[in-house]
Amino acid sequence: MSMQLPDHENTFQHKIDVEIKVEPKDWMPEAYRKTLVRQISQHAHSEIVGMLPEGNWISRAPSLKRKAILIAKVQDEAGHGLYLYSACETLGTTREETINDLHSAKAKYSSIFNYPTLTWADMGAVGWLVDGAAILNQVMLCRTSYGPYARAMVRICKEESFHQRQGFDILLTLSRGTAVQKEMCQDAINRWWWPSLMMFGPKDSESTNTDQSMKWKIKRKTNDELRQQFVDMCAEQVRILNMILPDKDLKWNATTQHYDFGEIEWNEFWNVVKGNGPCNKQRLEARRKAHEEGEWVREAAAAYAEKRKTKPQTPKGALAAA
Ligand code: FAQ
Repeated sequence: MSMQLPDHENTFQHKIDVEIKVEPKDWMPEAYRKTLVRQISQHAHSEIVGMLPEGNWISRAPSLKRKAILIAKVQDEAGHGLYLYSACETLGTTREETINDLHSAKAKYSSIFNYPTLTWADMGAVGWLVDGAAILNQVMLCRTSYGPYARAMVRICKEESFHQRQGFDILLTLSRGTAVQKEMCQDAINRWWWPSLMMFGPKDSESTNTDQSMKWKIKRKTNDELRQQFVDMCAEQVRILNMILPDKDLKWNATTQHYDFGEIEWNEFWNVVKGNGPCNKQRLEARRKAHEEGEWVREAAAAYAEKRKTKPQTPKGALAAA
């Protein structure tokens, strides 16, 4: 016997089925709201924590041009975090609650940002692989069913494709350099490849949220579909770099028309997700410290907003006319 959904849930599902976006004031099932708050806040935290591994190299970029590009990229990520925190607020959670959940380690963020950035080549590998994985995931999220999330994604994707290209460009330069530079390039690819595959989440068979999120069109592709798309893309792009992906099982499968690839170390993934990766503690410490040190900025902004509420506003154009 199939479960009968209450009328408003049927109407909601119908709206999703016919591709009408859900907007903040629309009725939505509590579980839909909860899933979105979970996913969007994790996504926002990932952008903000994701600034740390790259921020580590701003002062050591090898040229003024590389430094300017890296600063712009890290700044973009702060912006992405802010759009996403705002999208989350439209669902009725406060920014404070969301950020407290990150600082108390209650909320997750992407496993990938718990790995260290050891050499300049890591800036290339992060751009090519990590941003590359992020884009594939985010392109599908441009069509997610919740309006504010989908619209934030459109802008984020435009910026993200610049991020991926700058990473590939760093690796391409190194791959055409000295023997030591080539070695750095391969070493960074070796260290970032498997953690990048883990970014897509557990296998579909182990994924607790995928089925429902696909029905609600929050997700438009499953973890395994996106991971396969990523492998197929990178297996071709790595040839341009004259490098290899560190997987002896990687090979083209003429029957499936996809690349086969080796088994992911799922123990490592869950260990990192549970807070025991190489940099988890360091990342949370850095975020907590930044929040504490930013207290005076938040106080000043709140005091200024309060002052503007009570003080009569100067009419528009008055200053220009004076
Ligand atoms: N790390 O049932 P599923 C970026 C958790 S942005 C940690 O499959 P779901 C930009 C998952 O939360 C990167 N935890 O979950 C950038 C769930 O736990 P929960 C972030 C993970 O949500 C680049 C449990 O495992 N992108 O990189 C991970 O349906 C460079 C079961 O998993 C997004 O957040 C993981 N990798 O699918 C910035 C995109 N994977 O919450 C700076 C939006 C899974 O039930 C530098 N998010 N878990 O306790 C999504 O598309 C989805 O949330 C997935 C996971 C696909 C990540």
